[in-house]
Amino acid sequence: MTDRPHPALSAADPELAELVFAEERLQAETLRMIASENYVSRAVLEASGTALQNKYSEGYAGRRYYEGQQNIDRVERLAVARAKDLFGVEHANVQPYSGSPANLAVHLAFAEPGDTVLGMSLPMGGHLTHGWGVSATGTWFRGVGYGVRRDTGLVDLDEVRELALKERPKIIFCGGTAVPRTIDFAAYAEIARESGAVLVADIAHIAGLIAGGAHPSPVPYADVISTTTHKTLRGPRGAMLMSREEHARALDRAVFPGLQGGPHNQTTAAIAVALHEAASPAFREYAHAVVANARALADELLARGFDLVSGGTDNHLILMDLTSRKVPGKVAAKALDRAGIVVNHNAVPYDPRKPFDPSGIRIGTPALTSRGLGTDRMSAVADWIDRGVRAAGSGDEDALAAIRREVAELMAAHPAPGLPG
Ligand code: DSN
Repeated sequence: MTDRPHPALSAADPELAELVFAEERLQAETLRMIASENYVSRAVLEASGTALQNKYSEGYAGRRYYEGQQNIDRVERLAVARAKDLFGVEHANVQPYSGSPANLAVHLAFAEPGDTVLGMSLPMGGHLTHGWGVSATGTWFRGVGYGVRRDTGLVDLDEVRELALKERPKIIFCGGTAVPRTIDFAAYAEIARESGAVLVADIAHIAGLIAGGAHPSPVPYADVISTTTHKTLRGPRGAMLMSREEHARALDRAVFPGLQGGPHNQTTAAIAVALHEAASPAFREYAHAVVANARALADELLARGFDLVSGGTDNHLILMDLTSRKVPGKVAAKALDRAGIVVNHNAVPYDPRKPFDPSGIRIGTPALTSRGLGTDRMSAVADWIDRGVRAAGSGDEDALAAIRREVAELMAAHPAPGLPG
């Protein structure tokens, strides 16, 4: 890595610049396996650090509350057009600040306070903003949760249907943060139709896989699609809402003025760049490689005796239940971090442990695939995780340090996209 890649920042605020350099080094040297993280391209990084951030633009292109929107309108129209093309949708709103406000906007658009919303429970793999109690979506609305079967680790669609017909929710969410298997959008759509609910597919985790053809698309089935832009889609920290034209007005009004003020124009620009990149043949290859890596890694982990929720993966994500290893998820995650492998502790379905000290870890392949690691490397990655979890159990810091050196060597051979180097 070259010295001082951010000269203005270094001169103006060396203390802060040092922290940025340290983070860039950390991201370069470690094996980043948090399933929701990635590396954006230099182009996306540059777009998100432009003077577009100086501009206020409440409203939508052609209908703003501030003047001087000649360029901003074109940026937003470009991002919207690219989203519509890439996903094949009639309407796209690129203004939500991130996934949580995007999902709250969906509630504002389709439900009144106190109305029932059905979503996957957080401990089963769902997201906080699908009606979970501690979130505004579960406080202002009445969240009802569905789960996965204890024996298969798969969503029980019969249970979803029963709950939907009993509770008559205004909104049904499918998708989540720890769902390792293909989502059956058609089945959810049938349940939503029977129960009179709006179906929202939260594709935040798998948006890039869908764009790249490595996961089925919800577009023919879901009324609304909610997504962040920074996970497998490899864009900036942001979000989008997509729908058929009939829901466009409700969604737009919910985002602005319902929930937000001025859009973050620099983020809109970076989303446009990411969508352009995601439309390329190279991105299709990337999306398929992410899934191939996750499947290969799951097989390697199973061969080493690990328990995986649902027995494996169809996408980019693997949920490991460490109960049989007698190492709590948090202890394992912290030990792996010291070994240069960055993951998060995660609840597993029917977890007997508490959410902040759960039984599992969640891992994923989007970031390591962006660095060019292929299926041939997944045996080494599984070995490191195996050795790391064992070392976590025995408190063997030397073993963790040895893994960290091996990881750093491999990472040095695979430069991280977007980072100064
Ligand atoms: N924080 C995201 C994730 O890790 O899945 C969800 O919001």
